[in-house]
Amino acid sequence: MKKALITGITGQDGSYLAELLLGEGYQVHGIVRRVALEDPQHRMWRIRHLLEDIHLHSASLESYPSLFNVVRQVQPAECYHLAAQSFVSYSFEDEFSTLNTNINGTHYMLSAIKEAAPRCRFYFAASSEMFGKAAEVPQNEQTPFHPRSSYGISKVAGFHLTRNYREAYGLHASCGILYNHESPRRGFEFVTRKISHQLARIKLGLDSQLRLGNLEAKRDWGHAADYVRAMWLMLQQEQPDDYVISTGSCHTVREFCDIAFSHAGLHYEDYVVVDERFFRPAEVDVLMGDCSKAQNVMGWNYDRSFTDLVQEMVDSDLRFVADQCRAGIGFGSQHDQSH
Ligand code: G4F
Repeated sequence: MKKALITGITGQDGSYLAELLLGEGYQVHGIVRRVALEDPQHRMWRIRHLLEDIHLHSASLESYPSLFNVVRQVQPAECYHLAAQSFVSYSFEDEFSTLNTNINGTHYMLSAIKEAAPRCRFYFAASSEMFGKAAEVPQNEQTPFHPRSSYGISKVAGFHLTRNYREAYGLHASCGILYNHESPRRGFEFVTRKISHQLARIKLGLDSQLRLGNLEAKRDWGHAADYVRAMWLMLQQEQPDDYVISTGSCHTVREFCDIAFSHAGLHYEDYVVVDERFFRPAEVDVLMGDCSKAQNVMGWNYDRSFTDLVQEMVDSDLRFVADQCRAGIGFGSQHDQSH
């Protein structure tokens, strides 16, 4: 049975990827932090339904020996490195930990694979944030990088590290340049989930406002369940390479609000308050990807509509908040809108 190792298995992408790999017949291993093992209720909600079927190992992105030991013990055929400090806003608050965790974590994983499992195929979760103040729209694999945050810088470094391990040591190492991808499992700090969750609280009478930053930012939003398939496809290719994964269209945060609130029978203008605290020191105004290479080389396609994605998230959060209310935990501040 083929073994796969996922860092960041407790996150949105990790959970969808684990499902996909189990469905493909893999033995799935995941790296989690010790705190997650100690608090599965709060930190493993996305993979609770998989816990019987997967193998979890405690290790930290900050500790090379801990990662090396897991790689040596598991001997994976494929490794998906998804773990990172992935919230762009937070990277302005703490550049140092973002750079340390993201760059060193990637470097440690690559080195551990090279030393302990050199035939393992490696996937690095790069990001459209690497394009930042993009020189062209849409962006493709040739577009120059101009990151606008330490998060973006850390991903550029990870991208170059991955490519260098491919070229210098012959590792089958690929980078997925993924654009924003969302789902009902998205973290509450990201704008889409912040909107769908707070809107559900408003609809159910628990709150009256949604405080947001830049409503004019444009993003190319896809569904995470489809994007993890692209990760898997990259490691099934004979040659390692780098691919843009995107929908090819973009929308503003304002449009997301409009569709979300309308779906719940509300008008976003009545509830959304623009709050300076949520603007970033350096914003990425527009990201939109050209995924022709992924389509032509790997046969990856995306055919969901933006509206369906928004509505799925809203419906899910309406159920989630209603369930919380029934359980008597909906009345406290589940989301203090501090992100
Ligand atoms: O949802 P966001 O926080 O995602 P962002 O910064 O685009 O990054 C996400 O996608 C990247 C891929 O391109 C990943 F690499 C990264 O890890 C992450 O998954 O913000 C989206 C946009 C931004 O322009 C932001 O300024 O929404 C704008 N925004 C407006 N008001 C807000 C808010 N973002 C957040 N999080 N909270 C707000 O209140």
